[in-house]
Amino acid sequence: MQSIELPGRTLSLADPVVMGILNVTPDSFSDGGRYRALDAALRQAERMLNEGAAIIDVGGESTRPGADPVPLQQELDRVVPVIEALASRFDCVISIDTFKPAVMDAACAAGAHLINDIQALERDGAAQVAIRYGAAVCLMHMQGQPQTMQHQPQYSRVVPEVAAYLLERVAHATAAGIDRSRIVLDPGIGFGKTLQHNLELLACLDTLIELGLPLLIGVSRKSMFKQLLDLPVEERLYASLAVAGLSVWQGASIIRVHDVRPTVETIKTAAAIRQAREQAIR
Ligand code: YH5
Repeated sequence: MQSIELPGRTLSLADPVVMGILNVTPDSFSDGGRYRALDAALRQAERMLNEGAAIIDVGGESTRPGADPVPLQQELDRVVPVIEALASRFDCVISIDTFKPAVMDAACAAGAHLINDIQALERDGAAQVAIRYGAAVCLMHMQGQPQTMQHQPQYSRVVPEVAAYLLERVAHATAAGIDRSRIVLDPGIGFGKTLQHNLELLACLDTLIELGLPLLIGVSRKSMFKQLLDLPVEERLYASLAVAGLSVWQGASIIRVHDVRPTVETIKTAAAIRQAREQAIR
């Protein structure tokens, strides 16, 4: 049975769980001053927890394709107060969405349990931060860098290439001393991938699940639905739910989303059918 070891607790993945996205970028909680931004972030987190999120993923830098980088101090100023407040008010698992070791360090000191790194601990010192705090890590595949990754994504065969990269990053993490019980994998949907690459990965999650570690999938509202359905960002919920259900059906453990309640309902249904299948074929 799957689970992840976190500092001071174990998160069961016997049933799949939702990771709620908490963006603390200025465009998400517009300029009403520091306190109002913190207050709005906490209210959004509370709502996601009430709707059934098991994990809150705090991010202070937009990693959308083409987004501008954020200076270190600004990212710290955004995420640290939010994590401190979440840790003191709620008994939830807190994740930090960053690729910067200094942000990982401050976030873990403030109470984060999981390091969600789109660069899969490639930066110097990143693995050491995870070890120092006993934090869990999510290792994600990305081709290129956020500013340019969507220019010319190229693979000879995307599924085996992503699997090989993730396996190499697991080897790096375990060699540094991170136990396998603290590692989650993610194919990085939309990170240096065409629509066809994304669809192939989402169709072949079993290949990634064979790596033997819990799988996280993040597709909520992403541009692949613009390409597939020509829908604006605020109309991509139903398509996002379809992918959440299909991912859980294939065995994914964590679904990272903006819309928590509909996703919880979708994945509970998909997981129940999956469990019924296990009974039926036994
Ligand atoms: C992910 O897949 N994604 S940030 C563009 C959009 C909508 C959403 C409107 N962090 C992932 O959510 N961490 C991000 O178009 C992530 N896996 C993990 N582990 C990008 C994002 C988004 C981008």
